[in-house]
Amino acid sequence: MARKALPAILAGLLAVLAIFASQAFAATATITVAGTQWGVSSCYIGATEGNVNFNINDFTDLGINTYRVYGGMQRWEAQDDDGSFGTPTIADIKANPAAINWAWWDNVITNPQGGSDYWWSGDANLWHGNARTMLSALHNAGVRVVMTLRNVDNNKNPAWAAQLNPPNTTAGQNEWWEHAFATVYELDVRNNYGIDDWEIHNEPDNSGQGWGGTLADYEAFATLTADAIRYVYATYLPGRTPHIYAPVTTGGSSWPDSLMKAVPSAFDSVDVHDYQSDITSYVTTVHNYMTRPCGCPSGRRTVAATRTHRRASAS
Ligand SMILES: [Ca+2]
Repeated sequence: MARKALPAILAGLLAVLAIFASQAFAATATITVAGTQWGVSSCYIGATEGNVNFNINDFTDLGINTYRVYGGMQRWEAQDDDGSFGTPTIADIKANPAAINWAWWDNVITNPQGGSDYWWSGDANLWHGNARTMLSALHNAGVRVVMTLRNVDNNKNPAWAAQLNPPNTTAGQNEWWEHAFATVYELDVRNNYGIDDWEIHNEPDNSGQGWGGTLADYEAFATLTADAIRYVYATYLPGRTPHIYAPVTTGGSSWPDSLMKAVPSAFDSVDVHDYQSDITSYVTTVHNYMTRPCGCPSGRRTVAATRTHRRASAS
């Protein structure tokens, strides 16, 4: 699918990730725009995994050109990939990426448990196929994947990752840095799925979605995650730039404000959820966070974009 860029998007709709699920859609919809331009935005119509099915024809038929995928330890590192907590270290991996058990990673995206890359959702009646099939189909169709990286999911899985939730020990930090590095390296270096959008956890301000730390812990987590992602790009993907999305918080959250002040260089895309029928108020609030003077050393904001999304099915 060709990606279409619009020269300007009016206030009120920077990007809305549409609902991708089997539920019925309204036959008509009303979109209201205001007359004040906020900036220039690319135009995407997106979807979040509903964990029920996968058919690339759904994307092409609906014109969906971005897709949010729930990567993370629950899906691709359900057990510590080398069976030893705390290794390999960050230094080990930087010295030689062969320190990582790539046989694990190659296998997990090829032969998922029960034949389904959604096995971890606990429902056996889900799409049967592996990550390779899904990610290659999306890449070939020109669908831009936003990959979520999380240590623990909404079902508190995987159990072994509880000791790095948050990763506040050296061993835990090694494990998380390794996981973030390995995900990017496996998908973009060992393979070529063309993923450049990385999201740091899901609703960390909502304990029901798995994050076990505080806001300050998340800010450290975001910094650590960004370091691993950017290391892969700087070392193995010359000419490519990752986009890092944070804090992926619930509607009305104050975390974006704090994050932009505390760790402005850890991410370049403000990512918020907004489930209101009228998203104007909170999107305006977040946009105001982004346009105020930030006090960054360079005097410029590091934040490039915001987005909202609404989902029909939580995951
Ligand atoms: Ca390990």
